[in-house]
Amino acid sequence: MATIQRIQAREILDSRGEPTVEAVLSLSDGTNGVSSVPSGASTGQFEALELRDDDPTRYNGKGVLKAVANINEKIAKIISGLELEQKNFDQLLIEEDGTENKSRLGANAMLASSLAFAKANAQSRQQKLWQYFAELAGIGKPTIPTPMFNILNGGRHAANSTDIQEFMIVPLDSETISFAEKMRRGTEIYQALKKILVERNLPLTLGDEGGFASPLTTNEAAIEIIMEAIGSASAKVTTDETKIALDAAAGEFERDGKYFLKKDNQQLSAAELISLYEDWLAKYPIMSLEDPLAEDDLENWKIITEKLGLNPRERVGRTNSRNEFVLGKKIMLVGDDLFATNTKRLKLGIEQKLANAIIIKPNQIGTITETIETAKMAERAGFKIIVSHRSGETLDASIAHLAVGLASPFIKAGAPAQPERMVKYNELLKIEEEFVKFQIPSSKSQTNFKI
Ligand code: 2PG
Ligand code: MG
Repeated sequence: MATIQRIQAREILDSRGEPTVEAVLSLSDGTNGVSSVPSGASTGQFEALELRDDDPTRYNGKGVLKAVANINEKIAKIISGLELEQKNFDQLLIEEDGTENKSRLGANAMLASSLAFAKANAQSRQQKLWQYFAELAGIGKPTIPTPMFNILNGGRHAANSTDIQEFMIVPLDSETISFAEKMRRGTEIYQALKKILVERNLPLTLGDEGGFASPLTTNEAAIEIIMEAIGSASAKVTTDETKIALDAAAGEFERDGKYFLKKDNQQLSAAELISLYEDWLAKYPIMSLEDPLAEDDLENWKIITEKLGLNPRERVGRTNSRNEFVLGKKIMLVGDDLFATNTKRLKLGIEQKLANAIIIKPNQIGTITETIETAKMAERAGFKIIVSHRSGETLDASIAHLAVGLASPFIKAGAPAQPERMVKYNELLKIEEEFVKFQIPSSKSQTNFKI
């Protein structure tokens, strides 16, 4: 095995033009890994800390020179010259940091290092990154995830838009279809939506994740226009084959137990918000609700999961005898801010039956090892996994490999537009080709999310 020769970090800018960390790690056999880390806007209170400089004279305090220095000085010192496995590498970082929320080194400094090491190590072992992740996770059958395309952006990702943060389309099918076909369908619906917006003289402003951020009149109007786009897309796409997933990011519009939907001019109790979701479930082919409630509203998470949640291990969606989606049935209830990719939070969620699915975001926890541990814990409990990007992204495509290596049924990486989003989806197109080359049983039959 090779020893770690050098790690070097720098400050770069992300898709929102805000500073983030890039790291390059080289091994003694000449291999190296380059990583860069994303950054969220609707961050949960349980996330590991993203270290920023708080120096008002640079980037409005958002510079990351402290995190960069932590890599170049502190982390470089403890890892240089060592021959390490991913687990030991990450453990050294965790010990050096020594805090619960990674506030000393910064989760951005730690993830950039952890990921750069993963990439270098995979290269050194002549493995594809997805193979390396699969091996770390003990996954025998990596699979290609189904994409969830965020085609209408709201909340913190788009000014003056909807309260609901993300309106996603999910190309599922009664027939198993390839990732490339899912890509085509999702993209054609995105283009159909664009056409409808043009016809209505609505602006084509884009939100942070590449979806449209049009000034629609209500939250429900966003779902309506997506239904129209699905109906009018040139591809053979129907609402039987395309589902809708929402990320409410409800913590962003909750205050003192009340939920404020500004677009709808409404102030709702949790119970009223849950009935609003039920109303939408009865009308639209919604298969997943992410953060439908705030991350500390545990009591109501329990209620919504009991009411609307698919049992762990049940298939997503429900079919009648003609294999059609039955509206208003059980769905995925996805904890993002609720769990923050943290095993302690997830354990609580599993014990108290707070949700039945989880978002996996490496930068919420700070190392590859811990990210994989959380995904594995979720998998053992029968929770569905969605590997996810952040709203502020870079051209790093690692989450595509992570989703494959973890055999995650889903990935969300934004709209099928904008380079920092496309780089993840395009990577999956390439991995699907590798599956064919290596004769790995096709992605399609294994996701088991037939509707
Ligand atoms: C989310 C994410 C990604 P952010 O809430 O799921 O879509 O947004 O990165 O802003 O937290
Ligand atoms: Mg979310």
